[in-house]
Amino acid sequence: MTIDNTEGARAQIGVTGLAVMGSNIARNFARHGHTVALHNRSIAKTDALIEEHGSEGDFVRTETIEEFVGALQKPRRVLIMVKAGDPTDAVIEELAAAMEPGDIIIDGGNALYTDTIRREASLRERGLHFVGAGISGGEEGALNGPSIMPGGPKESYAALGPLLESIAAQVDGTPCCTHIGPDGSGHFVKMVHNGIEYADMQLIGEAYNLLGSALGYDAGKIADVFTEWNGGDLESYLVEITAEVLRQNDAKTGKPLVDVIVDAAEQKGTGRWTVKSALDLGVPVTGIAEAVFARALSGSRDQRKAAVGLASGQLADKPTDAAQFTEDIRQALYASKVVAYAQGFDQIAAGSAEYDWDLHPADLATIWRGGCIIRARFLNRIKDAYDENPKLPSLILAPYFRDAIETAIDSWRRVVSTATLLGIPVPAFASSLSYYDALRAERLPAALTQGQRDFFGAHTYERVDADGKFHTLWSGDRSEVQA
Ligand code: NBP
Repeated sequence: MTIDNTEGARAQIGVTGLAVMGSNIARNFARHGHTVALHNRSIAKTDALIEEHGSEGDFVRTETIEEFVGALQKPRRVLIMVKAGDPTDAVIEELAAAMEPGDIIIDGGNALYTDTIRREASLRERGLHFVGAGISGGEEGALNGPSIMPGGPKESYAALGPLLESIAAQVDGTPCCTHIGPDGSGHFVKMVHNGIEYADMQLIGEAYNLLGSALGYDAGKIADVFTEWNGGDLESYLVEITAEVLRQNDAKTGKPLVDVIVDAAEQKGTGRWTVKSALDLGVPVTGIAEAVFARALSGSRDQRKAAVGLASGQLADKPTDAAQFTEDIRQALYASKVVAYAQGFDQIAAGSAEYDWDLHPADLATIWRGGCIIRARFLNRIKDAYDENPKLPSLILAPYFRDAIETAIDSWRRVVSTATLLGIPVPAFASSLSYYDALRAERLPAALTQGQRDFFGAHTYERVDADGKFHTLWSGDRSEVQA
């Protein structure tokens, strides 16, 4: 039922789902001078928010969906911040029944982009605008300025954009929020962002492990290395917080906290989604995939326990020049990070082509410079690279990154080979280097793969010196025929 409560309809935005993310975003809107209607399935969270933070701005307390919808100015704008999956569908259905054509429903949760495509199509049929908005930055970002990736109908952005941009992080006066593209594109881009985040964290983890295992540095000394690195090309939120985590001491034991945390990484699923989507799109996101698998391996605790003590082979001596090896690791980290971003942007290009989204990589680099978990100095370089050439075949080929990798390449090889000789796992460093070597190779062993496929399955192959498809009569006289 729609309540036409024009007099009471004074809120510019409504937020439903007032757990940590929803309440922080509602407060962020209110702190920016917007009147915010509040709603939660159970009233306790709404009351807690008003009790603790009601003085921060103008909030409208509502209990029922009808009251909530009735409190909103037209076109009504409602941000859903509930648990992704079935709860989101349930809330959308309740809202849609109470809203009118032209109103806007925004899903700010971590939805799978294919769900967003489905929801957008279904609400469009009912005359409602559905905006799937990826939001990054965690609790702190939600409160103080996240990076926001809204997809959906362009016309809804006219009514919504200024509101979202007002609460987003700002870098050099530019909000970290822009209209991404149609239907599921916002959540797709947020998913790839999270995949890159996984790769970035894994690479940092490998650097930390090398500094500890190859050079014998303790957590405090490694924290100092990361702090120093944060002053240069690697400057980023993740490198900054790495130093903070490593410097934290455990109150109970007095040891570095990191040394008493169980070494089994958990995941909520967005990295896995990124890899599944990349497999479907045929994009080799090897750095992200290694990161997802590395978390899975770390979590196989029984298997790992049983495998401790397996043969290592003859191990090499540890590096003697600690300063040089530290610099080598820094270079390897930077080069591998470029590969991870290059692969992520390849996936975005492939998704854009598959779904006809017309995504702009430079815009994404711009809105990831602040607010989000992968915010980093070098996103400015990525933006510059795509501004200069929006059709760049790979980020690695942009002059700046090409030069950076050329500077890093010897260090990168030394790190991967030394780690291997020392028996220290570096799955993401090594696979990123192999990806780079494969990309620049003039010939790949795929020619043999094609020959094998033709042998056992008559799948045909192309020739380097003629057009068309060919097949060798393997079980006959082995002559070649045109397929
Ligand atoms: P949660 O993901 O923990 O969800 C809790 C909220 O969902 C509560 O308001 C709860 O209402 C509501 N809810 C549930 Br559960 N089932 C419901 C249903 N069937 N109908 C109506 N409401 C229902 O909250 P969160 O951690 O604040 O995250 C919110 C969204 O933001 C999620 O999609 C999350 O993936 C995404 N996100 C989170 C982060 C982060 O750092 N945490 C970052 C970016 C995005 P109740 O109070 O009545 O139980």
